[in-house]
Amino acid sequence: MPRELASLNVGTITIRHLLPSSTMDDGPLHVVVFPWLAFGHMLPFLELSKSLAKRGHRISFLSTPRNIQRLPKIPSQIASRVNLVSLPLPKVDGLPEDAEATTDLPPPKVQYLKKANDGLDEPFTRFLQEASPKPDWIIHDFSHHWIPPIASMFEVPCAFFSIFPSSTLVFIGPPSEMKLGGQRRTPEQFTKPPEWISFPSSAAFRLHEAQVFTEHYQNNASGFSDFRRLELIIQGCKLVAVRSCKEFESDWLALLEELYKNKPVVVPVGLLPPHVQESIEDVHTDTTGAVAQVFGWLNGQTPGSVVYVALGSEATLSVELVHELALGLELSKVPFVWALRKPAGMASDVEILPKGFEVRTRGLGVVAMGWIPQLRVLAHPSVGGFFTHCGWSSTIEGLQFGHPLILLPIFTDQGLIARIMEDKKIGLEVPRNEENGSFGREGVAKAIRLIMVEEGGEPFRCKAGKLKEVFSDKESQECYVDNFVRCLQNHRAKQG
Ligand SMILES: *[C@@H]1O[C@H](CO)[C@@H](O)[C@H](O)[C@H]1NC(C)=O
Ligand SMILES: CC(=O)N[C@H]1CO[C@H](CO)[C@@H](O)[C@@H]1O
Repeated sequence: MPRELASLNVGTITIRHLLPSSTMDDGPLHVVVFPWLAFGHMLPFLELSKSLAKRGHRISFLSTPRNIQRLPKIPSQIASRVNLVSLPLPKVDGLPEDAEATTDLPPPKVQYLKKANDGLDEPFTRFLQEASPKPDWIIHDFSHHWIPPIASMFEVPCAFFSIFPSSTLVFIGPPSEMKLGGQRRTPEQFTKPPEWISFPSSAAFRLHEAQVFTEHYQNNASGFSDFRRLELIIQGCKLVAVRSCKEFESDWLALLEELYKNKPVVVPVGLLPPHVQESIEDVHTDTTGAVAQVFGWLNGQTPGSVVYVALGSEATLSVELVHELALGLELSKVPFVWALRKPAGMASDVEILPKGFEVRTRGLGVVAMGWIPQLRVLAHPSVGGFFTHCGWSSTIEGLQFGHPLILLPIFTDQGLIARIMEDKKIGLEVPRNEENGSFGREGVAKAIRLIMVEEGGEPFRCKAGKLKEVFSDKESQECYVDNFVRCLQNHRAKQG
């Protein structure tokens, strides 16, 4: 029975496996990869692309000109197989000149980027028409709801790559729940786990998070809510490739399969832990010497003593809360490296740090304004904990080095990830006001001290240390990519 789905029992969960077909062509695939216009999406899509290219497959990585220019360098051994393709971004009222990624915009303007993104359908169609060899697969993001219908005109199958863990997709639920007209209508209803989660879990939002999360169900300038996009994607694609593995998420992966009822098929692609070696090649010019200063300082610290603080490239806190965070760090007396960026759209005369902070904490820690190589900092022996916004990519990077986490989720699914990390005793959340999300310096200092130095934090340090075996196990993570490639090969597009 060629090209049929069969269930294969592997370990504790059932993973769906595509049986090899006798007519299978094992030649290299041509895979088109098209992420949402956000670096938090483009970078994991690029990791997946590099993984496929290392196996000899050809990649056409699609984005817009300024985004392509800002991508990290592709390692030279595989660069010839990764074709970076710039599609021109249409102009849209409300979208500032030169803004091509979410990082270029304050959050309220992102809706205009979604609208402009929808205008990429035409250049995308032209690309498919002209692509040679004809692509075998298109791997795309939640945002490109127009890809499956265009791809089907060319008879090319589509896979949705979820940079979110399967727990997030489970919480969102089956396509029938991807609108507020489903079972949940109000933010309050997102503050408890949905009924389809069949095992004990704290996966739910706090009220202040739920208020922000439910915006994903609302129409915006583009006329499509984020979850309407996701609904169309789930209905239109053949595979859902999730950045996950059964060693960490077996229960969630099994539940996601059940929710989607094999339409589409769920395939974990592994955690795709990035390689420190490659990130070293990816040198931004250290024009101010700030990066050298951070590493010089880190080299002089006691092993495992430093907390690395980074809230991602897009997460934004109000200036008041950044100040509380700063004062909490100071109060904790724990050595720190803080990667701090002034968010897009913040007035230039706003003081992002509290008065006198840098003088008072001289010697205790360093604040790096601008870009710093996160992976290399996390890999440094002096670092012993990670204060994070719980984006899935950052969480993976932290656990790859066995760091226990201090959790300060900010938006999208970060609250859910924080709850799950706390359930698993890998991290501790900074206590926040349920209604408005505010927090105080004392709470920050207490959470940092517990995770970094106090005896009560030992179970967290121990559990996170053990998870390093899973998150940094290149061999088993590579097996997931191999399995994914087999799925792609078994269902590649017919040529000619
Ligand atoms: C949040 O609520 C708390 C308690 O009601 C209040 O003290 C605090 O000022 C509020 N913070 C913001 C930013 O509204
Ligand atoms: C999910 C999303 O992007 N929602 C935005 C829709 O537009 C309003 C402004 O009109 C923003 O406040 C929301 O964040």
